[in-house]
Order: sequence, then structure tokens, then C-alpha cells
Amino acid sequence: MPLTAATRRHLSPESNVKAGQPRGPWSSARLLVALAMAVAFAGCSRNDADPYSVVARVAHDTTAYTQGLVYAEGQLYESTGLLGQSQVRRVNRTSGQVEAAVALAADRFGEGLTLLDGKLYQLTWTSMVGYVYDAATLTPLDSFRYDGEGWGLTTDGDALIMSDGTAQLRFVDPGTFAVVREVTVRDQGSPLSQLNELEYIEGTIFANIYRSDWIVRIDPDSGTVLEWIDLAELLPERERTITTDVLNGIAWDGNARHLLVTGKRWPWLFELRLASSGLVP
Ligand SMILES: [Ca+2]
Repeated sequence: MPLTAATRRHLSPESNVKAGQPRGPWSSARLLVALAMAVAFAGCSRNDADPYSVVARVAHDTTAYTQGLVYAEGQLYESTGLLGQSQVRRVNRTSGQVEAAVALAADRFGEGLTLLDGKLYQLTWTSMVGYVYDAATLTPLDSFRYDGEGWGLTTDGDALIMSDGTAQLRFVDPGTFAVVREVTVRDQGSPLSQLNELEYIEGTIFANIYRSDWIVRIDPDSGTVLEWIDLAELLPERERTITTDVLNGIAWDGNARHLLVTGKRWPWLFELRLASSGLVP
């Protein structure tokens, strides 16, 4: 299936290449994402009915280069990236105000963030080191090593689940940080790379696809893509500026059963009710 104009508009401008990443290899990676999307269209896995409705929106810090988003027990946590600007933050769910923040060293590029048993776990992009914080105080507690790049992070309540830009998801023991298992994410049989921010929700994994307006829902056991959710219409063009970057950041309000999503330097965090996914109240 040819890449249509409608498909291309879901891809973000070339200027949105991740800071510091070489452009050459990313051109082919971008093509793979586009092809994967084309396959998804061809497979008619899209739901033509509105896949979601916007329940509310809350102000989001337009300087926050969002890399990780977590919501639990009334608290919203956010990890931000870029060298010299990376932080872990606790953000007021209602006002969007940053209530507390801790900065990473200037040579560390913050990435995925998750919360497990009162501790926040944060990845870095290429430093192959992650950090552990006390969620109540944001006090740094520990660090850990891993191979390769760090992109998204979530948890199923047992393991840490991380993405690294490839089609692989790693399940990591939060005590030893050993890789317990890996799964290849596949859409209609083909590996799907560029898996970015993650959120484990009621038995499936939601993942942003980097430099796209799509979220996929993944079976954590088989790696099979179960659903594509199109968020291209979420942030209108009139609300985008030259610094507005890609959709990234997924959290789950289990009480309201609403999805919380935002983007890098987006002006809003959106609260969505999904019409599919079996996650309707
Ligand atoms: Ca998340």
C-alpha cells in the first residue's frame, strides 16, 4: 500500500529528530515506521468510529521534553529529557504545576519512568544507567546498569518493562535488574520498532510509536500488536508552535479509567476515555 498523504501527516516534521541523534540511520527507521503504519492500514485494524473522547485537559509545561509519565494514587510523575534539562517531577494533576523536581546530571538524558512499590525507576537514553528514587520525596536511592539504549519504562507490578528503540521489550527484575525475558513486538507478523513511552494497563502494554501520532496496544506475552489508536487530531495545529514536539507520555488513572496522554513540550495533558480496548468504564 503506497504511503498516502493521510498517512504522512501522522509523521512529524524532520525537525523533530531526537536531539543529538544522527539523521542518516533515522531516515530508514522512519521509513520502517511508515511502512508498518501502511501495513496496519492495509489490515484494516483501525476502528473508524471515534477511538476516544477527550474528558478534560490540564496545562502542561511547554518546556518539558516528556519522556515518561506515570499516575498513581493521585500523584502524577513525569520524566523529562535533553542534556542539562532532564528531571523527575511530581506534577499537580489538576493545575499542571510542578510541585517537586530533581535534576539529573547535565550529561544524563532522562527517558522512561515507572513506579513500583513506592519507588520511581528512570532510564537514561544512552548512558546505560538508570536511577531509583523514593516516590514520596524524589530522593535518589540507587542506580542500575543495563545494556543498550533506554527509551520507555513501565511495570506489570512484578517486572520492569523497558523499550530501547527496537522492537524488543525487556522484562527486568526490579531487585537484581537482570533481564528475565524479552519479547519481540510484531504487527501482523512484522517487527515494530520505535516503541517509546510505555504504560502497562490491565494486562496489555500501551506504547507510543516514536515520531508518530499513534499508540499501539501490545499483548505482553506474545508481543502481538492488538490495536492502533490514532491521536493525530488530539492537539490541533493552531495549538502547535515551532517547539511543539511529538506525542509521548502515557499514564492510566485506574479509578476514573481514563488514559492520560501528552507530548514533548505540549501545552496540554489530555484525559481520554477510550472507546475500545475493553477499557471503557
Ligand atoms: Ca507511562
